[in-house]
Formats: sequence, structure tokens, C-alpha cells
Amino acid sequence: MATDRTPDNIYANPLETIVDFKFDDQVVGVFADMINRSVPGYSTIIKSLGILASQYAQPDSRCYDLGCSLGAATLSMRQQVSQPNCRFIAIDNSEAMINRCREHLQVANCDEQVELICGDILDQNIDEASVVIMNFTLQFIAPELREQLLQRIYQGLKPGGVLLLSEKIRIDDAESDQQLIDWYHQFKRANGYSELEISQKRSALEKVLIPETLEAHQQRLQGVGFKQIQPWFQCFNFISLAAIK
Ligand code: GEK
Repeated sequence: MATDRTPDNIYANPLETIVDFKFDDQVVGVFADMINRSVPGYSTIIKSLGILASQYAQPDSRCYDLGCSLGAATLSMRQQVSQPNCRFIAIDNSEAMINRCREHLQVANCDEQVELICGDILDQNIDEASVVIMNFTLQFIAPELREQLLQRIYQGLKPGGVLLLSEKIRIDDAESDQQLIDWYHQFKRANGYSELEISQKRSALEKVLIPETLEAHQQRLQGVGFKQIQPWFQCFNFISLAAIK
């Protein structure tokens, strides 16, 4: 069994063809290392998600983690939320990811408190929610389906509830966009990724991870009804927002 920090070397050697990125067994085996070395501020974001969730969780409500991967944000919520009768629901459509997540929750003694669902977040009911986390998940949803998902999240949230959304973003101005990408690639080099790894991973993600501008996110969130949209973290081209109903 891969350990928690099995090194990510998936793109270290030249690949004949670069297939679209998938959250399969190979990725799941190195995911903890991959996300920590690829998302600037990841551990700070995870800890902060628990802290923010604790401010918005309501008694007798549900707290969702959509695209939960190994359950890091769910575990952070579990640690910080103390309101009575909160149910935690973690959803991911990668079976390999859900299986590994289940092991993580067992080790953390949280498996009985969290409902783990293997399924597409586009098909899942979201009801009676006080907290919905989408930590770097919306970017993997086809752009034309994002608004209806956000509408369902808004409808499923109780008044005063929060959507905690993190995304990789792009900037409309090409020069500024390139600058953020260059800084981000320097961050990846500093974390031990080679030029080959950076460029092959970029190709694998090109059609799968579609970033939008901060303004596009803000407008859509406003459009579905969120009344306050507060950015609370940015590092290079990665941003986290709290959208309050
Ligand atoms: C973390 N939130 O560690 N339905 C369900 N899950 C999906 C879907 C979908 N339609 N599309 C993608 N996923 C995590 C990190 S990773 C981000 C999230 C990244 C899942 C996918 O299987 C993967 O586990 C997750 O969303 C995205 O805080 O790897 O950059």
C-alpha cells in the first residue's frame, strides 16, 4: 500500500502520449504528495477551511465536502466544528479516491461520523446545508454545467450558510496571466518538479482543468444569489472565496 507521502513522479519520464488527467489508482497513490507540492498554501487552506466551517456550521445541519479526494477538508471540518447534530457528507466520483479516503477516515477515527459517497456531485442532493466546501473541484466540472451546480448548492444552503470555494484562476490580461503562471511554475520547481514534469502535467490537465477569472466566479456566485463573496486567500493563481447566503 502506498504511504501517505509516496512521491509523485507520474510525469518524471518522457511519455509517448499524454492522456487526459484522471483521478485513478496511480494518481490516488501519490495524491497527498502531489497536491501538497502543486497547490500553493494547501495545508494553510485545509486548516482555514475547518476554521471557517466552524464559524458557519449550524446545529442540526449538513456540512458537505464536494470532490473530497482523501478527505482532508472533511477531517479539518470534523476537528473544528462543534455545533450539535452536524452531519458530514463527503462526495467524490473517483472510486479509487473514495476507497483511500475511507481508510484515512478510519485511521482518524472519523468513519462513523462521515457519510462517504462515491458519485458525481452533479447528481447528488444538497439539502439542509450550512457549509459546502468545493476545494479545487469546480475547475474539473464542464464550464457549461457550473452555474446549475452552484444554483443547486445555493438552494441547498440554509440562510446564513456558506460555500467555501477554492479554484485555480486565470487573468484576462495575457501579460498578467503569464506572470502568475511563471511564478506558479517557479513554485513547482522549488518543490522538486522538473521542467518535463511541469510541461507533461500541464498538457494532461489542459482539457480537464478549465480555470476561469476571479470576476467570472464572482459574477456567477452573485447571479445565483450569494449576497456576500469574500476572497480570503490567494497565492499565485490559486484563490479561495467564501460565498455567504
Ligand atoms: C482536497 N477537495 O484535498 N463529482 C465528484 N467528484 C469529482 C467530480 C465530479 N463531477 N469531478 C472531479 N471530482 C480536495 C481536492 S481534487 C483537486 C480536490 C485537484 C473530484 C476528483 O475525483 C478529485 O478527487 C477532486 O474532485 C479534485 O481538499 O486534484 O487539483
